[in-house]
Amino acid sequence: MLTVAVVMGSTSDWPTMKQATALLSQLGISFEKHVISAHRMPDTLGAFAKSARGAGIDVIIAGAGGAAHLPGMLAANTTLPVIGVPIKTRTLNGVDSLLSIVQMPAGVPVATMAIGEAGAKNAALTAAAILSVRDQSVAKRLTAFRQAQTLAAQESEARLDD
Ligand code: RP5
Repeated sequence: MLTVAVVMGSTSDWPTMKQATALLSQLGISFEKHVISAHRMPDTLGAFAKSARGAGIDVIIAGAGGAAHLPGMLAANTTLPVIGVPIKTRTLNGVDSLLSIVQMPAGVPVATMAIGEAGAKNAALTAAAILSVRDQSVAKRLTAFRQAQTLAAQESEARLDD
């Protein structure tokens, strides 16, 4: 069953957003992926967001860059959790994306991540954390991920040069 929808504004966002799908796969979480541009495909955006809950989606991850209205407009059209990923842009390094996504008006939240790949990875982990509230198998895999990460950090000291 599909649980997470990973939506991006353009195929140009995919190198960043595939960091999220890779981590979802690693955690055994099923997902679907879509390109829906807020500005070029506004009707598709509305229809997708309005039907998402009924389609069995639990969480939406949305990545967009520049005038990044996709996450906010998805959130405006659904009460599902929407996690926003600001894509790093060439002109303003993604600060434009970040401010576009994070500054939502009270009443329509978007859980906004960091700019770029760290944000995409943390979006997957945040989606997993939401799903883990009701899914013990996801909770276990999330705990194992954290333990492996801690171990890798502890062992990293041994690889320092002289
Ligand atoms: C946004 O415009 C997309 O999310 C993308 O980050 C940015 C540029 O899109 P392209 O012109 O590369 O398609 O809607």
